[in-house]
Order: sequence, then structure tokens, then C-alpha cells
Amino acid sequence: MASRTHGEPVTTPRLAALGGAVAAALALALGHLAAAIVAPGASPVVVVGSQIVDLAPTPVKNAVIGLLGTADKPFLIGAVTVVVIGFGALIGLLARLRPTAGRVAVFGLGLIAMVLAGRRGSMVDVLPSVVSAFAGALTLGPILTSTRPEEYPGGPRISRRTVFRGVLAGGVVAVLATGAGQLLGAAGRVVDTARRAITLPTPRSRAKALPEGVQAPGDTPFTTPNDTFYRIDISLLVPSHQVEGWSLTIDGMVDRPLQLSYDDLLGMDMIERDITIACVSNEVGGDLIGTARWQGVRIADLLERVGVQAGADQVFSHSLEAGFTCSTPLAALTDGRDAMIALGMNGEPLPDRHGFPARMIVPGLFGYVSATKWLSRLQLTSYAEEQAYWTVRGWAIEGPVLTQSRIDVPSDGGQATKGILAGVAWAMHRGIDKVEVRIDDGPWQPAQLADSGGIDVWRQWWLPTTGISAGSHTATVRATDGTGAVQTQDQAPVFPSGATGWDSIRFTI
Ligand SMILES: Nc1nc2c(c(=O)[nH]1)N[C@H]1C(S)=C(S)[C@@H](COP(=O)(O)O)O[C@H]1N2
Ligand SMILES: [Mo]
Repeated sequence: MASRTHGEPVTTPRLAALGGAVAAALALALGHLAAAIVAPGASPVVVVGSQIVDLAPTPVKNAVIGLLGTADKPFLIGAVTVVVIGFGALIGLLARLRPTAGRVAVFGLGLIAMVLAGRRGSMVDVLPSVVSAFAGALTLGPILTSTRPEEYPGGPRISRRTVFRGVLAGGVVAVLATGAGQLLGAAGRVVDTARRAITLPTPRSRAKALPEGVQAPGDTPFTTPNDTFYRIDISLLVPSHQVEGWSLTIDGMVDRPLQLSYDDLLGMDMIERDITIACVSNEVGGDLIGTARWQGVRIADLLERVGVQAGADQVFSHSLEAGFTCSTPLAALTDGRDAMIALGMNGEPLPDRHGFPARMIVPGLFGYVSATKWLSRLQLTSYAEEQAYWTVRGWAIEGPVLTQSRIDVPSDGGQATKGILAGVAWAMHRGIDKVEVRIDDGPWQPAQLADSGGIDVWRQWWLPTTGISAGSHTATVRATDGTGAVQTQDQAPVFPSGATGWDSIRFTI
């Protein structure tokens, strides 16, 4: 191997440390750039920094904030950068003796960032750290190699030009990547600032106040915060659109086609409702479901305005996201339920991830047939005439939400340390009337039901574990919806119309 020509390291320790530091800087920079493109906020330094903030004891946090004020964040990011580059230098020293171990160590650092990023967010948030890990592991070798005095096989002395070539190249790329990341980030913030500057008018029909008792003693929040709300769409990059130039067209089999700007919608009567939405791809026990307070314009009002012609049986919605289309049964939009063109989510304009400027929300239907994000057009047509994106791919034509329930506490394999089993059950637009839990092969026991937030939202439940013997057990849950139908035990996969079966966990007392 070239690196062992003389049976001993050919790089001086100082150069190896410098090379390692540059490889680390390059890794951070490329991760930063990747984050600016796919997931602002998930830059590896920021992710690691914010986890440190999360993990730091409150007194330490307060002391730091007291000492540094608002400079705490730049300080933290600077500190993380310096520490990582320091580690890079150490890894450079390691790689000088054992190149593979060096690469593994770099990858290990990247892995820590990946895990921290994954803890905070979705898979997309992990991507920048993956980029960093690979960038570090792949560039460490070449940077060190280019600092090796191959052209001086006889001696340990090394030309300064050779050193500068590797280190400078790495350094320049690192600086450029960081700069590009900053520019992209700034552009994103401009758009986001414009979004945040929008104030949604007070809806004419407010959501009913939720009873305090909708929240059970488990640990799933009744209302899902926007930044942890599940995200499903066909885009790798989150589409980002502005209201300028955006409009919603309603056409097809209508008497009076209509085109509405964002301001037009803001000027119309709005409703505000708590609604749970769920994905057809949610496995039994899965978390592709969330509840938000949505604000928007009733679709029924819009349909009345355009005058739907006889023969139309579906609203075929189009998105700014190229290629995505969605079939919603006309009946579900005109039967009195609170189907809306939503502009607001939990008190703010829709986040980009969830469809800004506007999306559809229809209680009781899976997202793929009802929840078009980055909405651009509602086309009144017939099922015979148009097939939607997922329909073409074999998914069920109509997608009513199935009656389901989930055990959240304790987690599968965990200990029932809270003295309860708890979870959620849902059957949107039918409501939940009963939840039952079975321990091992025992009888079905009725769980305590949290207060109802209405038939369009999930319902929480819990069951005290008093009376369950010490040791290892299984718990199984099933729900009964508002029509009296009991959740089926039959197991079906998510394809083509949603998973069925009972959620079950192992736990110990
Ligand atoms: N434009 C667009 N809208 C879409 C989708 C999509 O892929 N593209 N996916 C749908 C699916 S399958 C679901 S489950 C919901 C998810 O909405 P959320 O990401 O806000 O949770 O959005 C729906 N709207
Ligand atoms: Mo979905």
C-alpha cells in the first residue's frame, strides 16, 4: 500500500492533524449545504447543538443564557464546530497510523449526528448528517494522502506546496459549501418570513373549545404540534411556494368556473375545526396520524358557488407538486361534514411541509384521497374520466378511514412504570364509543375513555395496571366506533385500502 511504503507513517503528526481537521470542516460544511437544500434546521452542527441544549440541566442552561444572552446560539454552534474540528484533528492522528480506523471514527461521528437528527425529526432531517458522515469518511483519505511526501520517498521532509494543495482544496470547498448553505438558508427564511407575516382572519365559525379531559394521562398530546406532525408526500425536497401568483381554480363540470387568489380566500367565511388526519400507509400501531386545529373555507360553499353539474361524482384535485392528483368522492364534500380548503394549522398559516399556501382537509377519509397539499385546482369530473396518482398505482379508489386503536404507553417491550396502559383510538367522522383492552388471554376489559373532542378527532384511553400480576404480559387493544362496529381482528396489509388488525404489545410490571 502506498501509505506504508517505508513500513512507517509518511505523514508527520502535525500534517495528519491538520488534514483530519480539514476533513471534519469539509464534512460539516457539506452537511450544512445539504441541510439548506432538504431540511433547513437539520444542519449537523445545529442538530448536535440543539440536542446539547435539550440534554443540558436547566440550571446550566440558565447560567449559559444569563452569561451570553441571545449570543448563546452562535456560541453553541461555534463551540460544536470547534469541538468537531478538534475531533477531526485527533482522527487525523489516528488515521495516520490506521487509515481504516480513521475512516470508521469519522463515520462514527457522523452516526452520532444521524441519531440525534433522527431523534428530533423525520428521515429527511437525517440526510444532512448522512452527507457529512460520507463526506468526512471519503475525504479524510485523499486529504491525508495529498499531504504525504510520495515524491520524496527517501526522507520525512515534505514540500509545503504538497501540504497546501490538500488542505487548501479541502478548506476552500468547506468555505464555499458553508457560504452556499448560508445563502440558500437566507433565501428560505425570506419566504418563511413572508409566510409568517400573514395573519389569518378570525374564523366566522370557531372550533368548539376542547374539554380539558380530551387529554388522557398517557403521553401522546391530543393536538399534534406542527413540527412533529407526520409528513407524507411524493417530494424529496419540501415544496416551497408563495402566495404571490398562487391561485385556486375550480373548474370542470361546473356552471361558473372560478379562480380565487389567496386574498380572495382570506376574505371568505372561514371555519375552524379540530380534525385528525391519517395515512392509508399507517401500519397497525403506527404513527402516521395526527390531530390539528385547521382553519379554512368550506368546500361545500365553493361548490355551491360554482354550480356542480349533473354527472360529476368526484373532485379531482391537482397540486403544484408536479404529478400528484387526488380523487375525493363528491358525496363526502357535500354531505355536511367539515371538508375545507385549509389555510391555517394550529393557529398559523400552513407550514410548507403541510401544504402552504392551501390544502384540502376532509374528515373521515385517508389523506391520499382527500388531503391534497400545495393545492392548485379542483376539477369537477367523474371517476370514469380521471384516475388519481395513487389509484393508478393500485390503491383503493375510495379511502374511508378504518376503525383503529393504538397502545402508546408503555412502549412495546417496556415497563408499565406509569401505572397505566394508554393510547389513542380513531374512526374519523364516526367517532369512538368504546375501547377495550385484553391482558394476555384474559377477558376484554373496558378502558377509561378520555372526553370526546367530537367524531372527527381521535379519542384517548387508559387503563390502570393495578391488578395485573408482576411479570411479563401482552396487552391487546380494540375499539368500537360510533356506528357500533368493533375494530376487526382480521389482519390486512396497508395496501390497497389500509391496515387492519389489533395492536398488541409486550410489557412487564
Ligand atoms: N401534493 C400532495 N398532497 C398530498 C400528498 C402528496 O403526496 N402530495 N400525500 C397525501 C397523503 S398520502 C397524506 S397521508 C397526507 C399527509 O399530510 P401531511 O403530510 O400534512 O401529514 O397528504 C396528502 N396530500
Ligand atoms: Mo397517505
